[in-house]
Amino acid sequence: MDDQTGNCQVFSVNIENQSGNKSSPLELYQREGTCEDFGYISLQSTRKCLKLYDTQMTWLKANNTCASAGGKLFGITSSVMFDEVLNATSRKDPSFHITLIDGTDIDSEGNWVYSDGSPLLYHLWDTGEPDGGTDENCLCMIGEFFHDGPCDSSMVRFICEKQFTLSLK
Ligand SMILES: [Ca+2]
Repeated sequence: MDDQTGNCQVFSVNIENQSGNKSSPLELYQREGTCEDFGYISLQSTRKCLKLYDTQMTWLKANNTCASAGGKLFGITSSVMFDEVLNATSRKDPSFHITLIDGTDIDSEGNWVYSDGSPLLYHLWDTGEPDGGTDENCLCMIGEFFHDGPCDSSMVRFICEKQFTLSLK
């Protein structure tokens, strides 16, 4: 398995029992790598791979932890993706009730963007949310809704995303 490309290569050579000679030309098999090959979870709605971290951290530290692993906090960009994330987290394990995800309005109050600065493509705010003004600038999921939360408080869990090149050559 190539960590960079996600390609898995298996070589097969038949050796004759008697002579020890190769009986056929070298055969090369390739298959597409999956998120699971790298310890991540696959989603149908995106090629991004997801990883759950059962560690209390602030939003910024959590995002730095994801970056250290070559990714960032998970950015949810559609309702289908949100549904899949819920299936992989809180619907599967109630301890993932409160989970940090990518999204912040720390630079401009009320202007929610992903950590790369691009505008939030999907949100499902709970009733009355976001309600923290400049005290709450970091995004989390609580149950099946989005909430704004304080960036400097350690939250219960977080989700990282990483994109691997999973092409079949
Ligand atoms: Ca805010």
